[in-house]
Amino acid sequence: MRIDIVTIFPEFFDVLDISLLGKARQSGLIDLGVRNLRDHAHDRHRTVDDTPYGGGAGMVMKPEPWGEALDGILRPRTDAEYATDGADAPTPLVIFPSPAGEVFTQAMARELATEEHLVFGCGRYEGIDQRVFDDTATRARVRLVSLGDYVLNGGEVAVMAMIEAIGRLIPGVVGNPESLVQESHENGLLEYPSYTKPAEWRGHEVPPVLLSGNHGAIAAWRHEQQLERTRRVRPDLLPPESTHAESAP
Ligand code: JDN
Repeated sequence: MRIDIVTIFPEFFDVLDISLLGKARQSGLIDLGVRNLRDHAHDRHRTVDDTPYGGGAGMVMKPEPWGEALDGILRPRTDAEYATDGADAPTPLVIFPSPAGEVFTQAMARELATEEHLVFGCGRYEGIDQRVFDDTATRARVRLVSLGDYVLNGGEVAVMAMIEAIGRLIPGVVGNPESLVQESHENGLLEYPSYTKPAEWRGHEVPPVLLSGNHGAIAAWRHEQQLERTRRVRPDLLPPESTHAESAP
């Protein structure tokens, strides 16, 4: 997968050199380009923001640097590329983190992990001039995406979270694909509690069923733990009617 990021803080993404995603880059599974929006501002102060039309607090990101930065990423294909890619090659998907966007979920991460080329545009200040979204939508697919119902100072941290969630779903990035299916949100429930050795620690014991060797009983206990936890802290994840303890039919 090709990933491009446009930001005024390229150093934020230095951490993508390390850990699982760093390895995925070294092995060529992820091809990452980080671009500084200010390279596309041509005044002496490399200005990327200005006051809002209509008044109001804060500053808005100017459209011209965004247009030029995205031109470099979404450049029209040459005739030769057109011939090799085929006319029906998928367009890049451009994602702008925004508190006004659709909420990012594990289902969206799975969908985005199948894309060939993702572009992330990190806004700052009060946001980006609306025409940047409108103009980008004339030559690529555009989605505004929110991590959740809280406000960050800019899109960078949201993009880091999205890249981590998406990157680990790309085949080959996580060594043991089995570890992807057992976790919170993958089956719509929260994860069951995990234990390792020692069997007793500071007076706390591991639930005996986990030491029983009875795989059916272990699976049933884990499922019950998932349901209990989900009912208690995230009833919104359960289908309606299943939020109460089961009753006899
Ligand atoms: O997802 B966020 O909370 C978010 C906040 C800002 C942003 C982009 C995303 N640009 C400016 C603030």
